[in-house]
Amino acid sequence: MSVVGIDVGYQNCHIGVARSGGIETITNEYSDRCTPACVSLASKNRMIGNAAKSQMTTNFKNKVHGFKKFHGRAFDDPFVQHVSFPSFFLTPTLLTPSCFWNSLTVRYLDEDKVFTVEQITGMLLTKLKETSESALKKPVVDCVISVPSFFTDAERRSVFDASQIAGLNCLRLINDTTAVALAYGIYKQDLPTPEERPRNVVFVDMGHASFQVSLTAFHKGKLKVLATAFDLHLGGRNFDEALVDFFCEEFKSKYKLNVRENPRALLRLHQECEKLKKLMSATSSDLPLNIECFMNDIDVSSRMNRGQFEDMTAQYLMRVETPLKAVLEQSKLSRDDVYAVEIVGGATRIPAVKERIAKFFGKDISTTLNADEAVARGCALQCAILSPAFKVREFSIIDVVPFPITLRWKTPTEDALGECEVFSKNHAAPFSKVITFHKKEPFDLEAFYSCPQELPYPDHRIGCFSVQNVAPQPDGESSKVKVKVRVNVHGIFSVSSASLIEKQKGEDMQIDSEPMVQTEGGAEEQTKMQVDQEGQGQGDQQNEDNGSNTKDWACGEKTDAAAVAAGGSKPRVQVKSTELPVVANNIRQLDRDVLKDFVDCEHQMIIQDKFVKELNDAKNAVEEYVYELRDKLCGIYEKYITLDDSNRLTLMLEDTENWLYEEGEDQPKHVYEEKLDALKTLGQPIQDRHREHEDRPRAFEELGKKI
Ligand code: ATP
Ligand code: K
Ligand code: MG
Repeated sequence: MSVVGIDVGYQNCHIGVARSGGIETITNEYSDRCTPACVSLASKNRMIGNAAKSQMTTNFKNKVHGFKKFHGRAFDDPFVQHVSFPSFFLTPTLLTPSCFWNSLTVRYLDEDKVFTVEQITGMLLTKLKETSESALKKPVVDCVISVPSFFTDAERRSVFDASQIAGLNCLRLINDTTAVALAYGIYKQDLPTPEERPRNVVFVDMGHASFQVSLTAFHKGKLKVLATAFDLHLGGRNFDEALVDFFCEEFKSKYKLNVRENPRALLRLHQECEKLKKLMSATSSDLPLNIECFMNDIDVSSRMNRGQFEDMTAQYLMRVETPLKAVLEQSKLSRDDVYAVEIVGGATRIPAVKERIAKFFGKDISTTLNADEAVARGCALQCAILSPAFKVREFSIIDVVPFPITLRWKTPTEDALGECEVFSKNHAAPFSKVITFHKKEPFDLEAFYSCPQELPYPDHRIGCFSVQNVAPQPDGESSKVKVKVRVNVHGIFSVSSASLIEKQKGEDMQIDSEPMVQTEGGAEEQTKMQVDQEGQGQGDQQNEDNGSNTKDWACGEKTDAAAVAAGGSKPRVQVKSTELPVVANNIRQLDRDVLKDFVDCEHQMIIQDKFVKELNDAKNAVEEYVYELRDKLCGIYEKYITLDDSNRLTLMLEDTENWLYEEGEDQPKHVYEEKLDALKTLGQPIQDRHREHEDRPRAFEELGKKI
């Protein structure tokens, strides 16, 4: 079994694989390590990756890119409305409100087809899966996929569903900067021992569409993310757009061209501006921008240098500092506590971005990691660690909860609502906690993000979890219900289980004087990840947690809500525990039946693509044979065929060639196969005579040797 790590970027995707020699990134059929996050739908098949990107300006109406930001968002999401309409990535006609989340309509197989973002990302993942399989020559199912650290529950669930649509088994959705931290830490031989002060490293990733920063503490064999911060809408594309804006204005006054009205020209300008931006990273001198036949048969040209570029992007450069400051503040560390600042992501190659980061920390920044591949490598490492098929150096990862999560429930005192923040900001994850309630009937727990104003997402609800089958004790008293809440290995929240705790006959029910939440560090995930776990690390976390939550609860309300055994200190009570069903409602994710349909639909599209590929291959084989035979007829085969036969065959080849461009343009596969067979019947005897002649002297030689 092979394991892969997939970095699904807004613009670029990379695949890392674990091999016995270490982690490698693999190339696609274009010998490219990077596969563009582009999907193009056509009348017979789909094109995904490079093929879709190269169609950028021709099939732009049915080409989708920049869809990463649409995960988990509904059509009426202000973000979707704001981002999509002014941009040409998804033109207004392509966006359709539908019964699903956010979906778009494209022409596919000569029909208007609606696809959700899960399906589109599913297509991309199918491509990346196939790329991995052809590079490894083995089926690929297990993978680890990266997501931005700021992704909320809905976004993570959406990406996870996409992986299922592609037939992948995603072992973990890992945060981009955490994957980078793993890629950094696992090879370091000189990390501090548990008694020593941790090594604090800041990881900075500026990609095409977002800016992420994490502060991570390393010890030998483990990393603990202390804080993450981000600017959701700062990335390379802002810098491209600044250039596009500038040249649109310039071309308007200089050439009287309204570029914004011509999507094709606008796309070309975007491509040229991105190239120019990259060139400006390498040189500070004046650079030309020339585009031939740009619009209305006009060639356009202009110039730009780094100084001008930095002036016009000052508003973006200004924003670099904010998340850097935020991680220090959140983790209560100073610049001096930072051992190194590692940068990755394509846009950190912009000199002015690098300068801002270096200036903020007052130290040189390190570029020891591969800026494009570090995330994919980290994902592959995580996948190898999680897979039983690989033996990898043990390395434990403790990540953080990016946005605090609160549970709310009804109390018997009518209108009042009970509330408890179950996960604070930067709380360790994955993590499980047990909360005890005293209830006489089934109850609902509503989960939501505590600080809507901090959330880069319009809806702060996560979902509602109904704990069922709760009844009073035989004596009419409330029953004790233990509810386990958890942020899992993917960073997804759930009320994962509930159980009814009944006192056994003759025992007194433990009455808890002080309400408290009991925590269980990471449960299964942690043990799997930390083969070497000695208990201290996680234990510390537990104590810390118990402490802070005790406080939360003490100032909360006391009535029906609940309270919990802190375990350990109190006398053991003989209890019976019965599992209770928990039903999740209003979870922001695709309906499970719809997901099943999408899995089937993707499967059908894979078959269709395969069918078209085989058809094209059969057609190409005829064409290639025609060219090859014609070449040889006036070359090496000349002596093995009479002039008459040769002329007749050449005519036939010419007919076939013409046929390929006319009625042979669009035929079923068997027609091409029959055509090829017919040609081969004529070509084969010549080839045989040629080979026989070539072989004869050799045969004599062999014979000579034997004698
Ligand atoms: P995200 O992480 O936001 O989802 P991504 O992972 O696809 O996006 P990257 O591949 O890390 O993004 O970076 C792509 C960006 O980096 C593009 O905007 C690209 O133009 C920019 N970039 C790449 N090389 C350079 C360079 N030499 N100078 C300036 N910008 C560059
Ligand atoms: K990437
Ligand atoms: Mg990225």
